[in-house]
Amino acid sequence: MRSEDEKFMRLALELAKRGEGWVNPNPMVGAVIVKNGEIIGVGWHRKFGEKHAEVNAIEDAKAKGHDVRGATMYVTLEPCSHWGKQPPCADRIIREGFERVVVAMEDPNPLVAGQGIEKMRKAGIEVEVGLLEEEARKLNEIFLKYITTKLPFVSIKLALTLDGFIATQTGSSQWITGEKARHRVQKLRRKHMAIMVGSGTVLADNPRLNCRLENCPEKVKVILDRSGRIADEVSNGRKFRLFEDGRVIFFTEMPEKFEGIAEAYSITEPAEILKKLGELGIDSVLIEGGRIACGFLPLADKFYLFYGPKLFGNGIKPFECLKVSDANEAPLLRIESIERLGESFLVTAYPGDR
Ligand code: AOF
Ligand code: ZN
Repeated sequence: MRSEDEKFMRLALELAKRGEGWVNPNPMVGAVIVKNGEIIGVGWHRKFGEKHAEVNAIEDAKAKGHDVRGATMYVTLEPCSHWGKQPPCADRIIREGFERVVVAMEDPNPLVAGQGIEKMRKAGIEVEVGLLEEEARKLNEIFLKYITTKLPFVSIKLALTLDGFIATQTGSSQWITGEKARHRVQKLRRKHMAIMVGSGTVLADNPRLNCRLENCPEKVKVILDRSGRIADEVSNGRKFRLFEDGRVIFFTEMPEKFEGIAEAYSITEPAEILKKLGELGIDSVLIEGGRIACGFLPLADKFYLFYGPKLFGNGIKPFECLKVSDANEAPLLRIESIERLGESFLVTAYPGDR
């Protein structure tokens, strides 16, 4: 590694993030081209199915009148070696005459898995792998899980009072956290392809379940509605805001009630629901319904726990299905970060080692 490598790779990681929400179920990728210590081109993967980051960077350099022959490319994911919706980037890099390629991480996609690196090395390019690998793996944690398991990455998001309630006894929950925390939730929605809630939330709050950030694609809305209560209400003429945009998918014991209303599957078991979502090409799901969260607890990949400065004393708790009696047998979380968001705070955690 050379002294300036890290700086350029950090920039590539920053660029990659610009694709957040737009590239799923493909990875966010960024690329930076450097020649004689100077950045001559940058690129990132902008949208699913469109040009890869590497090609965008090469085109950027050329558009600015630069010759990439002999240059170094910094790229956050191993250049691909296969024909997908786009041609193989490794071949293009070889053809363009790059001298050196610095890669943050190998591509976990079984269609690539080291073959891009090998191809470039065989062609005489100096290839280094593993710079800022941890950051790169975190950036693409969704892609990593989905490409290797075909199951969506599952995040559980909850808004809790400081004493751990998600709603009062009567079901009132608007609002526990403040404006800044709710803006942060919009960013979480951008990161995930699908948002999941239970029918209770839909009936009580009539949410839109969309992403209202400026730069945000439509979301897939997944509703767990065992007895088809929403279909009943729709048949009675009630309008739900979640139907205003995006794809809506119901999981229910009563799929026939949804005929002519929405896409519905006769599945209610959490693991089976995730399997189906994976088959439908959905790489990530943000579970926002506190009441349904417990069933997905053993399947969760990440937790976003927002705490607002309130106390309810009694009310609805999110993980009552656990029923832990021995404190030493409780599931553990590994806290990754704590962010202050105005009067609220966000605890981001992963499942712990038990
Ligand atoms: C991307 N963007 O910048 C890079 C990717 O169907 P394709 O041709 O778009 O290929 C998708 C695969 O290509 C993806 O799963 C990953 O393994 C590899 N690299 N993909 O969408 C990119 N560099
Ligand atoms: Zn590629």
